[in-house]
Amino acid sequence: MELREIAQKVNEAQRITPAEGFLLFEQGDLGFLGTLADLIRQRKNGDNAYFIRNFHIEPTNICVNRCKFCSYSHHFSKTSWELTVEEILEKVEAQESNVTELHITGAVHPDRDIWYYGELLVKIRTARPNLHIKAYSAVELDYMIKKSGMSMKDGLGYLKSCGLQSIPGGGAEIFDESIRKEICGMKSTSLAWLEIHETAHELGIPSNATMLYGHRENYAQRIDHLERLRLLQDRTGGFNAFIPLKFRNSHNEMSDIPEVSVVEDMKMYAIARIYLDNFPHLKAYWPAVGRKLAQVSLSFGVDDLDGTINDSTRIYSLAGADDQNPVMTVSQMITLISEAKRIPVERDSMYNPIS
Ligand code: V47
Ligand code: SF4
Repeated sequence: MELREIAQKVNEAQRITPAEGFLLFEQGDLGFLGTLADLIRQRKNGDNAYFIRNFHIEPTNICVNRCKFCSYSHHFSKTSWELTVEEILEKVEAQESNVTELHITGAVHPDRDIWYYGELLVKIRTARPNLHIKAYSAVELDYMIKKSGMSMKDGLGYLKSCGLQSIPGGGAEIFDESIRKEICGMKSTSLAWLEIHETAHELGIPSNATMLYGHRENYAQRIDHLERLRLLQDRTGGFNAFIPLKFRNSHNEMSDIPEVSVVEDMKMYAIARIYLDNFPHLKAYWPAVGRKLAQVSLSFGVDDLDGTINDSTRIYSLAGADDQNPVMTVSQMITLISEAKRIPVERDSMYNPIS
């Protein structure tokens, strides 16, 4: 009976409560959840499925933190790297002119500061003025801004003046304080993550949000995470997309935890789409879930497959993802989306179609 009431609410475009979200996790089967999520996706984005021509730069994997799920930082991977500014600029200049977005994120290096990262933005902007720069997760920002002694508002304002245009969703992990302490206790707090995104939105810097799921958290903690994001979005409207990130268990301190099933993945996407009624987009990050699951997720609320990732990102290849060298050509992306009976739309960073 209650599931039917939830379906009715979704049909009438009404918001569901945390208790109803929890019930969907506990009792909703995949067909039911997929139908509801698909209805919302269709309402918000029609049959468009977006992608972007982008590339990632990970400046370093040397990290002051020691998150247990991380396969990427120098603590666990056998390699460590610190790109120089010149090496980063070389990567930027090597990109074709139709690539529209650069995503920069990496570890929290003990010796680098806001002035270094600000100047890096200025140099990239000078080299490629039309490239949208989405940079630095809230965890990196928290460290560099606190170290500078600036307020969050001034630190973000400075970075914006250097060329920062949006903020990626990393570092959110799981907001529940007890699990956060267990899996990434050294990292910025949930409160800090939320405050940074709120301040960014107030300054006109849009951002994304993520959630790391499928490890020690339970359904109530997933709903708590979604609820905190929904409340913040009600206040600011500054989030573009929500990206559920499936925990991958290779080469890290949480390898004893099995990865969740495909059914659990699709439930996660669908319930996120149903719950986050104020988020315009739900993104599947295909290097993390694999191309096949990303394609299936288009029937569970997803309308954005992130990008061509014209450069390698190591966060997931080191954690056990199928793609060891994540690059997707535009024609592969178009085929993948068209097979799922969606309309492939190349977008810019603010979801404007590029013709
Ligand atoms: O915060 C690290 C995750 C995130 C593992 O905003 C892991 O457009 C699974 O946030 N298993 C960084 N996940 C990546 C990220 C991101 C990616 C793509 C697009 C955007 C965007 C943001 O990667 C970290 C953490 O949650 N992560 N290790 C792992 N073993
Ligand atoms: Fe550092 Fe990020 Fe890895 Fe945590 S997840 S150890 S903050 S690189």
